[in-house]
Amino acid sequence: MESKLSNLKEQIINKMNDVKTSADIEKIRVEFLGKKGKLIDILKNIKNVEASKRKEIGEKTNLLKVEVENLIESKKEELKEKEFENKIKNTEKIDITIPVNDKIGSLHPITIVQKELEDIFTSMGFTVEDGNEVETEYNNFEAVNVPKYHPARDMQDTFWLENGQLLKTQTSAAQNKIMLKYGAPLKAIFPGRCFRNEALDASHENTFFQMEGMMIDKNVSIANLIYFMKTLLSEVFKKDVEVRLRPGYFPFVEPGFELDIKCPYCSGKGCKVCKNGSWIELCPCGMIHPNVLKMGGIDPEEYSGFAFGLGLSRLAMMKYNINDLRALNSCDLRVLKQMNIK
Ligand code: FA5
Repeated sequence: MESKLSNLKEQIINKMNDVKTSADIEKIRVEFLGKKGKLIDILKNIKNVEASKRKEIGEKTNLLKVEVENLIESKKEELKEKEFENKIKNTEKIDITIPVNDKIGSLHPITIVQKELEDIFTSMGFTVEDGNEVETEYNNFEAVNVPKYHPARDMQDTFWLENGQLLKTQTSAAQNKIMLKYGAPLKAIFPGRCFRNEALDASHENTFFQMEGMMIDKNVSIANLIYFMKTLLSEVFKKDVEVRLRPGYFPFVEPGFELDIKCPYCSGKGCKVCKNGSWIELCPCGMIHPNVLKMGGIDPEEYSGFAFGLGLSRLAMMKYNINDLRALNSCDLRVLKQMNIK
């Protein structure tokens, strides 16, 4: 039996040396390790081996079986590498000079609008900052003057993590960190994904984008806020846009406003975009509350500032004439194709 085993080993090694394709390897596997393979056959009939030799032969056969399995694996790897090298040498050539097919994909409409806004703001001296998606309760609420049990929290129900943190409901959650990092004077925008536990409809998603902006300096006033917003929106819609402010309540600004724009599609005559109302509500904003400045380490006696929280998803919706916000999160390529974005 021992000589039979060493004979088998020799056969296997010889056959392995002649292997040229993966089919050859498979043949060897079946011949020796298949259900009726030569090594498996020895193991199946081990009961017929003389009792005193049975253990030793069993062990040696099992060792050889493992050796063959390893040989097969390494041969497979070797072949794979050779086949790949041959492919590169003989058949497949990568021509890096072929122009990229520009129909492959496009940026998402929200990303396009975000980049456009970033360009406009950086040209006016603002920096672009990052915020987290997972935030502390302090940053999302307390640091922007919304203490526990404040009724304003009801409007921003969110998703809570087991460790007490939450998915941020507003880009305002980054205000405190940015003030503490840079101090005053300060001009920054911070776009980001927000989450709310919402009843969904054509203009409300549970996941959406906002872009926050803050300007803090000596003598900043509402006039500065109006100027920056008007410039921004005129650039976005590529025409002079009229804006108006209405009183609005947010605990982190005083006074607070809702900024509306005269419908850029019908110039205020009335259309389906503005629902015949002539004005479109676009961006809550206001003068940063002294408590928020103080928590950010800035003296409200010396500095003042404005902040705004633009609905980026809704702006993209308007710019691309999309009548249901949920289409933007649908991952349906047909939606993007219809927008004909290059
Ligand atoms: C806020 O989130 C304030 N943090 C904005 C702010 C910042 C005010 C700085 C003052 C100073 P509001 O909840 O209204 O405000 O949301 C701001 C914008 O985000 C809305 O005008 C809207 O365009 C967008 N938005 C809010 N909820 C949703 C939603 N569920 N789906 C899509 N867009 C939403």
